[in-house]
Formats: sequence, C-alpha cells, structure tokens
Amino acid sequence: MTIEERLIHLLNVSYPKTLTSLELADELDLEESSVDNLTADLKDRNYPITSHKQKHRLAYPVVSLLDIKKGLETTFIGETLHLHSTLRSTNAYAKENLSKHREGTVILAQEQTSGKGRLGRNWSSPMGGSISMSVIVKPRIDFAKIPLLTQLTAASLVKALESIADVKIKWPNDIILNRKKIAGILIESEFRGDSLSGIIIGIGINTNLNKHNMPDSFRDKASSVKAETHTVVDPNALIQSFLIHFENDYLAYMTTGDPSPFLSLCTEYSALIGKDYWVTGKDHKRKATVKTIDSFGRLVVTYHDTNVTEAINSSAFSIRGADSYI
Ligand code: BT5
Repeated sequence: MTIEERLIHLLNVSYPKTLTSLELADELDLEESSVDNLTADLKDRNYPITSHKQKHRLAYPVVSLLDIKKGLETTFIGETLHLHSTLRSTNAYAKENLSKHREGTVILAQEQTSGKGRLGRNWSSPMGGSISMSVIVKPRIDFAKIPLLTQLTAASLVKALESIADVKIKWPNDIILNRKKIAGILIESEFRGDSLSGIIIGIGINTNLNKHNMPDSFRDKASSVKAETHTVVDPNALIQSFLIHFENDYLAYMTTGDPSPFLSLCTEYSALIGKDYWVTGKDHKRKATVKTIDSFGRLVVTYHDTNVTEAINSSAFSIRGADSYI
C-alpha cells in the first residue's frame, strides 16, 4: 500500500470533513511538509482535493482499494484488486496481462487516457469523478453465449445502482438516468487459437463527474449520478455492491446456464421496450417499435415499413430517438 493510497483512504474516511496536515502526518508517519507536498502533487494530477491553510479535504470520495476491500463479501470476484492512478484503458491493460491474472481479478484506474467504447469508439474517464473498472473472467462458455454477458453485467450494475438512482438500461450496454448515459459496458474476449483465454468485463460509471468536464461532443446525452441526483456517490460502496451482485449473477449463470433471471431484469429496466426508435444498421435506418429482449439477449423490434418482427444483434445495429439519444 503506497503512502498516496493511504492518504486518499484517510481523506475518504473523514469526508466531507477536513484533515489538517498535522493529523495526516501523524497517521502516515510523515513530516507535515511531506504531507503538503503529497497533497500538492495529487492536486496537480487533478485529484479532487482542496487545501486551505494546511487543511485538506476531498470534493467527493474517490476510488480506494482499502475502502473497497473493507467488508467485500465475495469469494473470488475482487479477491485480487489492482488500482492504477493512470492507465490508457483498464480493458487494454487487463487484456495485455490476462495470463498473469486469475479469474475474478479486478483492474481499476483513477483515470484513463484512452478509454475504449464499443466498435472503436472512445470512452472519457477523467480523474476522480468516474469509475473505470475491468473484471477478468475465464469461463468455460459456449462462444455464442458471450454477448449475453453484457446483459448479465447490465443487470448486476442496475442492482448496484438502483438504491442510489432511478436507472434504466438502454440495450445493449448503456445505463441511463433521466434519459442520459451515466455508465457503459464493454465486453472483450481474448482467444489463443480456438480457445478462449479470458473475457474482460469493462465498466465505466460517471459517479461524481461534473458535466463541464465532459467533452462537448456528447455532453447533451451524457451525465453523472451526482449531476442528476445532486447527491455525492461513494464509488467504493458502489464498486463493492456491483462486485457482490456480479459474482452472484455470474455464478448462477455458470451453474444453471439459464440467462432468464438477468434477461428479465434487463427487460424490466429497459428504457426502450414499448417505444418507437430509429434502428440503424450497416446500410439502412428504419423506424421500429421495440418489443422485448429475446433469450439470446437480442432486441426484438417490429419495423414500421414492413410490419415484420425481427431480433437484432447488438454488434450490427444501433438504436436512437428521432432527434435525440433516447
Ligand atoms: C460504451 O461504449 O459505453 C462502453 C464504455 C466502457 C468503458 C469502460 S471504462 C473501463 C473499461 N476500460 C475501457 O477502456 N473501457 C471500459 P459505447 O456504447 O460505444 O459508447 C461510447 C460513446 O459514449 C462515445 O462515442 C461517446 O458518444 C459516449 N461517451 C464517451 N464517454 C462517455 C462518458 N464518460 N459518459 C457518457 N457517454 C460517454
């Protein structure tokens, strides 16, 4: 455990109160001047710390391994956790180091400099106000069932978030609050030859992010939990809750092979079902009514032009409102 991690933990525990340099120095067994240098360095790196006359506090709690581990009641998911201050992408890092890590290992970063979305898109994860997390799993699974893990993860994430906010799922991988995207899921599979070496479950959540820290390009369709609920989120409690739900849901699916529990939750919390959207494929854009999610995790839609009902695949289609994101 580095001094930096211990300092963040102390500030998390005392949040929203301040701690003096002297109090921190005593706890960390450092000189007061070293504490001031350390907090100044963290501020330079955009950690949300404010300091005034040798008193320090966080603007909101930030990710800390000590705080996640405290009371984490899982058996293997999160048994090993790694937290990096900066990574290009937690998914890319997990992929590069897949063979070194056991199933259940969780990689976290305070910020990503090149976070990945689906289909080559970018994911923005500035310092402090967001969760960037990748969970490594190594299941024996029929390859056709891998896309279902996106729905499983969405269900676990909704269970973790529902006590904080009135969230919905925009199939296949967006978590929505007040019609704005507050979290996204990116599942990547790694193969060696014909065999699956592992699956990386990437999750990005805008917890305490300020809207002005989001790029202009998607500010109108994105938000954070704090911006929508006006309540500060404890990212460590949220990660803990997600890991517990994910472990339960994943183990149940691996044991029974039955996706219906998480698919029915995805249906129940769907932001799309019963409404009309534009369905965009490779070479068409058609108006359709969204009916349900089928047992393969596909979205079932009825096209308005032909009245034909079809199940569509998440890798080939996207769903948009007439003139808005949803
Ligand atoms: C996603 O892609 O929503 C998947 C996001 C997964 C991010 C996690 S973070 C940890 C792990 N490591 C990674 O490198 N990635 C995963 P997609 O559905 O393609 O959405 C991407 C689109 O969402 C972008 O094109 C933007 O329009 C928008 N976007 C980007 N950053 C956002 C943010 N922070 N909040 C809301 N929308 C965002």
